[in-house]
Amino acid sequence: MNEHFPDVPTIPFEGPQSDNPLAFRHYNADEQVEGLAMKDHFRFAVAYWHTFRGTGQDPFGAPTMQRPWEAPADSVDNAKRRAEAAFEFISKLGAPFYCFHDRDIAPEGETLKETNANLDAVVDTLERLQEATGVRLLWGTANLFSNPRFMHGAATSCNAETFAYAAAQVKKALEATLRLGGENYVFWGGREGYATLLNTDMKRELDHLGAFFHMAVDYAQKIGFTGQFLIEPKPMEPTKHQYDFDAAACVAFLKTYGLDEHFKLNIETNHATLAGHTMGHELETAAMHGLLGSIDANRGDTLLGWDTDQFPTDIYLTTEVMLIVLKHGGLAPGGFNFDAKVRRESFEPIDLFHAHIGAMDAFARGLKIAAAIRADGALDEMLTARYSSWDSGLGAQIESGELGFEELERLMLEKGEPAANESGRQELFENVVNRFI
Ligand code: XUL
Ligand code: CO
Repeated sequence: MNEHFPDVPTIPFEGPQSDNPLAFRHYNADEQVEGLAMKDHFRFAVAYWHTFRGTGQDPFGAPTMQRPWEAPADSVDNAKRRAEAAFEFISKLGAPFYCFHDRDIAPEGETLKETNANLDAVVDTLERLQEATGVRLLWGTANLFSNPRFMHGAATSCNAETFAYAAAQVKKALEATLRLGGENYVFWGGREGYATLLNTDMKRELDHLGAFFHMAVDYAQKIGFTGQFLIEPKPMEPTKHQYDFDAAACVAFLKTYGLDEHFKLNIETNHATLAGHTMGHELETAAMHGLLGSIDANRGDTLLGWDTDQFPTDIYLTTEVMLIVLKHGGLAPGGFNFDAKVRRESFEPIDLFHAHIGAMDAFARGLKIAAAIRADGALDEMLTARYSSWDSGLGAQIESGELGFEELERLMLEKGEPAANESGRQELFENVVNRFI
């Protein structure tokens, strides 16, 4: 496989001193960190939609990307050639996984029947390429947002036949994911939301969404798909009010509809920031409910208010993410999917390598830094000390449920004032992290 990126070798690990732009300086797949190989900590995936379907088109300008393998008009043959290019790229990069939407990998036909046949034909090719390269499918999903039929939503549409079409589409996408050995299946609620309550029955729409997910769980059980289901929170874009606003809203939704046994969350950095949160906040919220499933790794731009889907290069961010992921015991069967696109101005195929190499290295550094912080232990000791009033005496009695308002009132009437507060030492906590960066 050396047809589409003939000038690029398999990307080697050369170490931090290397100035070779086509080498890893930190990501060393088999290097052990906390007893696990880096490749198993991350389970990196390439996002088919951005990397192989992104054109560089924006609301103000035409496509810019040079993709020599693309024919002027899409077809099943073109989709198969694109898949060859994709697998050459992913293998040379050394990412173990990829992710797709059904409509990324194969073109829509005139009818659902024709569309399904197109999908089957390309899935045959993907199956062969997976076998030839060893690249695996981290997750599949259905695109329930691009086609105009989904303008009012898919599972939350006011049009019952649109709901039925979405169900048929997810059924087929689940079958394709099962056939390709996908380890997860994702739902991002692209147009599951609304613009105005004047024309929206919110409760009815959410009931439909809950029912839709139960149908997916039932069908997965029927066909023997044992992968992990994931919901991906996002607060806005394309709709004004997205139902899956953030991790907290998704947790509440899953629990309300009795779905929390079957689903976890796929947390995306730029979605967290659009919701007014940090990535750390969203990861911790999901994890503390036992619902952290997978990560869509990217970043936004603090000066731009939309979903810029940039490749992550910020070492503070990757350190924060890895501290939380390590604390909660890792992500498998989830992984780190680069839901990120090269800038419109970075239009050459080689830019796809620069983007992914930089992001994998940024996460590898974050992992090494986080492991060093954990091995040192000072940060953890400071955190434990901050809560020490809860470890014995009064705090322990409150936590164990022995005391109520009356006992606590009696105690405070006696004491008059609680013990003096200690400094929060935020600056010192930040300095300890910086010691390792
Ligand atoms: C959209 C987004 C999607 C999902 C998959 O913002 O993140 O690409 O990850 O549908
Ligand atoms: Co995403």
